[in-house]
Amino acid sequence: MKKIASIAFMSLAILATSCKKDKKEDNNAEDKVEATTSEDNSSNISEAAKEEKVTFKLSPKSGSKASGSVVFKENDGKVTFTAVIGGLAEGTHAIHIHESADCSSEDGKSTGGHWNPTGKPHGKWGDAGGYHKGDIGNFEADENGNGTITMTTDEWCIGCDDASKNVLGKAIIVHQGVDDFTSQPSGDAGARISCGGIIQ
Ligand SMILES: [Cu+2]
Ligand SMILES: [Zn+2]
Repeated sequence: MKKIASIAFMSLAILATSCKKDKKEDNNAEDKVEATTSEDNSSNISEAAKEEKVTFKLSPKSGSKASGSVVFKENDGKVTFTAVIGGLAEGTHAIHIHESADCSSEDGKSTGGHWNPTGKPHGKWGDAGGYHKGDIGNFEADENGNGTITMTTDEWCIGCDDASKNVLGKAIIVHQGVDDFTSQPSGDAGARISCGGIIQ
């Protein structure tokens, strides 16, 4: 009987010790969670402050029915551009950034030429021979007249102090034709059929 009692006591003691240990570990875990959470919060806040975004519509020009919407989003020093366009003729169309956000004229020419803050020849984006900062390129419209294009680059910014990178105040122009990447100064892409100013 005495033996049983002492075993029971020992078990209790072990149980109590292990409970205490668990509790201590729990406390540590809680501390850790708290520390991680507050770190996460601060990095979320600074990321949110860093992210810039501008969204706008593209309106028909030159008697076309081409319209759409565009998003520019900046994150971690990179800008992602996405355009979704409808009302196009099936096939390949050029899309560029032109130098002024003024879409007031019926032919879209009020936006000026290609945005070219670095004084380079017109070309294919990334080409060693040079290209305009507005030379986005070509995209395809399907049999229903819908097309989409996206690109990400660190050569643009949204509202930064570097005039060779800042896309604000410029325009997106969609063309009836194809950019051949060689004709100067604009790739011989034909009429300007849709226009939107890059303004917040
Ligand atoms: Cu153009
Ligand atoms: Zn160009």
